[in-house]
Amino acid sequence: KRLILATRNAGKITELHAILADAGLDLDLVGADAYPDIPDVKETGVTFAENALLKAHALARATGHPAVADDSGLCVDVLGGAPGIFSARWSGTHGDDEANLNLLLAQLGDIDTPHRGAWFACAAALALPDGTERVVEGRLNGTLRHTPSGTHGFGYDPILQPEDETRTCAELTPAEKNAISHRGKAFRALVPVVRELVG
Ligand code: ITT
Repeated sequence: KRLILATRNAGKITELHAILADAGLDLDLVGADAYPDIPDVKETGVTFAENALLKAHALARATGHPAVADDSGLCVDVLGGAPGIFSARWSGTHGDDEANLNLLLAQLGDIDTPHRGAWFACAAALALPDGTERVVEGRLNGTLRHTPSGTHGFGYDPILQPEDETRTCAELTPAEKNAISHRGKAFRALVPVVRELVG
């Protein structure tokens, strides 16, 4: 049986393969890139959960297979939770991780560490072709560094230092990040639901 990973973000795809492989799902995981003719979904929701469901439904409907989707982002305390659902296009160019990160650092300026609290959020959605849907969320709390550090991961990983850690997410190994991350938590919570509804 096939399970579609409804994302075109390479960093997410790598992490989802590892997280779902660890869960031992007996499913054929197929990326959305196997369906290049399906147009990009407009993320018109106002929450991570709404956008994750929009993406999962679009791929499930178009492919006739169950689909899981991830909507995620970085929420900064002093910015009232921004960039949030706009994390991928904070600088204006969708998916330009470096520009997004640099703009955020410029906006925070020299605000000192106790005031640089932030969290990664992830909504993991499952949709079936018949319209059945489920969504769960995960979160990773931390602090934003003043300068980027580390080469692993993607997006804002080089500036987010998880609580109880001395390293940034980009300095953790992929397995260490998945063990504590918003995405790891959300998708590990979704696995029993996938087992029940898909197989
Ligand atoms: P899809 O919609 O195709 O899944 P996307 O990149 O557009 O890909 P989102 O709208 O969910 O996905 O944007 C998520 C953004 O949030 C992503 O571009 C990163 O900048 C940031 N982000 C999410 N999870 C992250 C993580 O684990 N580490 C670092 N940054 C992350």
